[in-house]
Amino acid sequence: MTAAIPTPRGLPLVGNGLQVPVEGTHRFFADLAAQHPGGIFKLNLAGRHVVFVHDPDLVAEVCDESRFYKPIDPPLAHVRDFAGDGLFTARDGEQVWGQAHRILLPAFSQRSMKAYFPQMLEIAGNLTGAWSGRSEVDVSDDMTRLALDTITLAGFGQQFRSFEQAGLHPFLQAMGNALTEAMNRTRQLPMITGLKKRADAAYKSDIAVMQNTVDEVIRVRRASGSSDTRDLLGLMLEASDPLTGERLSDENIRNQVLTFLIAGHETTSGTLAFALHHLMRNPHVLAQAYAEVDRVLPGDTVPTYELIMKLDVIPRILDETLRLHSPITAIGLAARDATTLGGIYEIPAHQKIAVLLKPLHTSRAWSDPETFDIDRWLPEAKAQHHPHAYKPFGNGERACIGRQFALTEARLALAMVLQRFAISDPHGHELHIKQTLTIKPDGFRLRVRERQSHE
Ligand code: MNH
Repeated sequence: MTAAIPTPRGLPLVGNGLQVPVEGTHRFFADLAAQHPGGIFKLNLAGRHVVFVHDPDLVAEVCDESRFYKPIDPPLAHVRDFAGDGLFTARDGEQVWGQAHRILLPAFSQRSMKAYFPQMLEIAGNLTGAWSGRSEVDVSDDMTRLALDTITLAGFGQQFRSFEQAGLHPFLQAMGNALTEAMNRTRQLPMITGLKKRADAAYKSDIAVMQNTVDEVIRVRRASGSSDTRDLLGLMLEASDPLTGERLSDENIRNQVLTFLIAGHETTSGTLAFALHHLMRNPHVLAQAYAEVDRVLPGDTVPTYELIMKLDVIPRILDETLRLHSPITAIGLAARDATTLGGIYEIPAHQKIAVLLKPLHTSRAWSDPETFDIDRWLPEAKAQHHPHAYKPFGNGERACIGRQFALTEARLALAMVLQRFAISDPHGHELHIKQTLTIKPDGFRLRVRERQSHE
């Protein structure tokens, strides 16, 4: 027995493509998911048929790597215009993916996080230093500064000093524009993209700005004459792949650095900003977090790696934040061969599938799904979770390589903010989500006041 995959009625020619609003894509897919309680539907997006799944059992099937792979289709095919064959946009089976993955994996182990801790601490200190004496802060911008400076210092040994600058780094403007254009192109018929000459020129110049930033990072490192392999850049410049014995090409290193600059900060900064948003909405959780920080990091205690690893409430706040607001909203997969899903839905070979994370993270696998409840992440509760109902870091071997890096950095930053500041939301901030390739709170401001040591 087979069944047709539900499809909302669309427009001729471009199918449902034109119905996807430029702003509010996130909301659009959440609404569609709600209209399809079976956890699967199909859209024709500017000529591309995509199957969307959010039922945890169907997601479990598409996460089987023997049946499904990560395709580089729009929007990632457009991101590949600038991230090239870097890890994030490398094609399934592309040899350089395996080489880079094997070379870089040790640099993302939990042990390496301990090695990066001093750099993470230094940048988190820049954040709290910048907030001291201020009464109101722009959370989204400052978390962006934090995450960008952390990856450049810990990963590449260089200081962007973003907290000393009024504006954001030019790299960020260029990256934001290029990601927005990549998303626009995803919604357009290719012939329309071809007609938009001015957008294309701007896109090319934004890509050049990003590549120049990266070339400069590599140039500075080479000029230093250092052959230190303790960070990402050092490993890429010096190490060879244990399997093939080959080293990464200069062009591939450039693509990896660009990939880490983008992947390494967009998502982490969004996570931290969303976490603070949820803390403002959930005062009882905020109180638990303050109690934890005052116990583990009393007074002016300088955090160490070991102390940060003792935190329990703060990591659960991050887990729950990533459930309700995954900065990456969907992961794309494709069928290796013709197959069926749920035993009834026919899927042709190479059919593109998108797993919608928010609908998955609030699916029938979760009780009281919209409630921010950090106790879901207590060990006993966690053991009961559906094994495929939570994918903020993606799936399988193409899952996020930077997960421990992001979580260590985010734990530390959140702990240091709470250790030093009383935070409040006098304007009753309403959450506006800004979407490029990822989502983050837009224009989110908070009031901060330095705490007395013995409050
Ligand atoms: Mn990250 C892949 C989420 C932080 C570097 N990351 C992914 C994927 C998700 C993801 C989801 C899989 C995407 C896909 O299937 O197409 N990443 C996150 C989140 C955070 C994050 C939610 C922060 C919180 N990521 C980071 C950090 C770095 C990083 C920090 C680097 C320092 N991520 C990557 C890279 C990949 C990736 C590189 C691609 C891995 C691969 O395919 O080999």
